[in-house]
Amino acid sequence: MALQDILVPDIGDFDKVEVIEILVSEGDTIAEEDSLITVESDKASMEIPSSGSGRVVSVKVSMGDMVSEGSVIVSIEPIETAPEAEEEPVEEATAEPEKIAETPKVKTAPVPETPAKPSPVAVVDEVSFSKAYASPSVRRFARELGVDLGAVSGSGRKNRIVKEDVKSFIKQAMQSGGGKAASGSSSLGIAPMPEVDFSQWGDISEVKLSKINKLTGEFLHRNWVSIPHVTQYDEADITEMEAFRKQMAKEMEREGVKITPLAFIMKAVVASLKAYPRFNTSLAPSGDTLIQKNYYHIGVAVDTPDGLVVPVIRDVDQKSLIEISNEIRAFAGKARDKKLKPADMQGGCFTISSLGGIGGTKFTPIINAPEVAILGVSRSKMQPVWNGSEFEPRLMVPLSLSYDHRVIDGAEGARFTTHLSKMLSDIRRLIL
Ligand code: CAO
Repeated sequence: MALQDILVPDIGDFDKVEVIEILVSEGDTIAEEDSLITVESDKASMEIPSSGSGRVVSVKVSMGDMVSEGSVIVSIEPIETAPEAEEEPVEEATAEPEKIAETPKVKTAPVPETPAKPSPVAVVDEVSFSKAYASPSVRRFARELGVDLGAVSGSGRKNRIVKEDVKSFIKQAMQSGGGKAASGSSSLGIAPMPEVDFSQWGDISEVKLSKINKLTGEFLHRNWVSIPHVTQYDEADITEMEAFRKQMAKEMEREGVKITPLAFIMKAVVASLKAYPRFNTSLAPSGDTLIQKNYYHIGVAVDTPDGLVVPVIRDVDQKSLIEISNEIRAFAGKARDKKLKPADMQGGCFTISSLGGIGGTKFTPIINAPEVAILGVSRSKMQPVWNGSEFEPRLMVPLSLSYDHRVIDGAEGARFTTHLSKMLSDIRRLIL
């Protein structure tokens, strides 16, 4: 059949306008009035519709071309329309509601007997799909991949959905485990660990993992692979803080009270959460909003012979250093005696993992989801610090803040640790 050229129609006063978007490709089937290209003058942009229907054999324009009335846009092979009487009866239009499927009435694709498999990306809402602003080729592309166009945001002119938007939508869905949710999950396509017989190289024995080990392992693994972690390292000068704590310790010894450095760190963390509230949020399961918490419950990682547990100290902002120290001690005791209740470990906003009593210089703590950040504290050390004219011995504590990069930007991470460090270096600020 003879090819038909589709030309730029009379577009009013416009002469020589630039092609800024090509909405069809070779092989596409187009219907009359389907948009073919978008052109832009210095006054406006407009889409040029097709004056015919058929299969696109070649696209005659390129991006940036200047076109006027009569310029050829595409060559199409018209599709012969069969007489109405010869049409095969179609019981119900169960699929392909978009325009492109309605127009050529020659051969109707057989309707599948079994319902289509649900898409791995999202369940398609046909109404929003048909209303989505996209070209026929993008519609077909989305249809082939099972993408619900109604859920895709358009980055083209006038928010038109382009092929790249569909691709990014799929990429995002795959990264978050197949759905739109931001919670993340499995299906990462990671090869399983090989099973290895270590006895071939020497004597071995098996050690059973505790229930806590197994649960913590699963939880940490999920958080590590599904949350984009960034760890910001910093240090704080705690010379004055430790001098004060030791002085208080002497005074309080008689009453059996011991203030731990962790209590000061908790107070400083709360002050930093108040200054940078984004650290006191959780991502909503939809991935579209953050849930801001206006309370300050802080989890403390406690090392027990059976594994790691994280009791939560509530309303740290409303408690004194002595109250906090007593609670840490009580919880650590309960944890080691296996007396913690599930409720004792729920509702945390932010976690602190202190290895300061043990050693180490810095480490990367894993975020305790659904929280969005965690602070690792390592062992403080006397260090020579330049004060502008000489080196002074100062007690410096290393801080390692891991945060969820979907929620917190790097600059905010650095601001948080800088603030925290300032609070710890001058504890008078904690009472402001
Ligand atoms: N630098 C130097 N010394 C520190 C310190 C620091 N950052 N933090 C605490 N210390 C000192 C304490 O002052 C104490 O010394 P004194 O008895 O002379 O005063 C000593 O270390 C022991 O402290 P502690 O660890 O018993 O008490 P704490 O309040 O600091 O911590 C708790 C309590 C429950 C956090 C801790 O016992 C614990 O379990 N830590 C391990 C947490 C963990 O495993 N995290 C890893 C999670 S990721 O796998």
